[in-house]
Amino acid sequence: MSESDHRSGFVVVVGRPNVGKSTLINALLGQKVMIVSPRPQTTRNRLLGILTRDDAQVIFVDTPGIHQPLHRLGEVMVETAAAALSDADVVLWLVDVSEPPTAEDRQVAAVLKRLPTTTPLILGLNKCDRLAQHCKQGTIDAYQALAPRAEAVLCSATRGDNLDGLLARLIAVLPQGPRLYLEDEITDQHERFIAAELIREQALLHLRDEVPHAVAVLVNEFKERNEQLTYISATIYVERETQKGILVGKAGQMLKRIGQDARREIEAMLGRQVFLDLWVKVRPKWRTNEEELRRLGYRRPKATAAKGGGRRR
Ligand SMILES: Nc1nc2c(ncn2[C@@H]2O[C@H](COP(=O)(O)OP(=O)(O)OP(=O)(O)O)[C@@H](O)[C@H]2O)c(=O)[nH]1
Ligand SMILES: [Mg+2]
Repeated sequence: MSESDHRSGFVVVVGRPNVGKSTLINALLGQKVMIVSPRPQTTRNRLLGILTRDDAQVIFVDTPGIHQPLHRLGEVMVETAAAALSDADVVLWLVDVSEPPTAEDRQVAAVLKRLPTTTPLILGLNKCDRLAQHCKQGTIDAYQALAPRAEAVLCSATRGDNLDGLLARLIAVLPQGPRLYLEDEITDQHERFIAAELIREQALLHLRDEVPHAVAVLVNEFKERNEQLTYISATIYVERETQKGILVGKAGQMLKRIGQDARREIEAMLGRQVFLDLWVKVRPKWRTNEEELRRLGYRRPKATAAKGGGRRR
């Protein structure tokens, strides 16, 4: 292969919450970089997942699900997703093809109408493992009608159906160019941030209703104690005392379970033993307070957030 055949660029993955954007990126990378949960609005930041092959470097941009926000955090998340689009070389609009389009899917379609028509648009029809045969064509047509110019590709992130096919289509429409990141870089996030996310993921998996959505996690300390052991101290923030009670649980059992499961996940990421020290604090209404949001790492996106300063080569 000659150097001029090499392709590279940013594939921005957008869609409503819970359609499988983060699951798909992890599956394509063959490694868990993004947290995933059955609850909508799991992803809150723009995160990169970098796939380096001989013929291409695909920089996936994971984004928060586009939805009707109920508080400032939700607004920041939707703004973050929309802003990520301005840096796209390719846009992958992911939908859940096992269900007909929802109002949120139509909201995504409206955002995508603003894209320059020169930006390639792929419609990823995910969760095809759940697609009932009798509603197959009708549902596909309904999504296609929302983005007539998009090239539709069926896939299943969890079962692995047609992931090679989807990746081939994405690479085919990427621009020609050299690698933008070093070949061993898999994300732009630090281990410290991923550790906080892995703790939040366990909160999403163990808690119900509104409680997991009121959770934010900050790592206070991240230290390699010796060859084998990393010490991590983190604070889980919630909005109310009642939520703190649920998070801690009877005799501290809930917090203990969240801590144990998060520790296992962090150990798998680091390939080292971890001592995880968890604290819980109440920050009333942090999701509506601009200053708190900033402190917890949920910032208004800059116009060219994805590419600005991110290119290392
Ligand atoms: N059956 C099935 N489930 C899937 C598939 N892909 C993802 N899921 C599940 O869908 C749920 C949501 O997955 P996520 O990857 O967190 O979805 P997301 O689009 O990133 O969601 P937000 O971050 O909230 O915007 C999880 O329970 C996944 O296991 C798929 O192809 N088939
Ligand atoms: Mg996600």
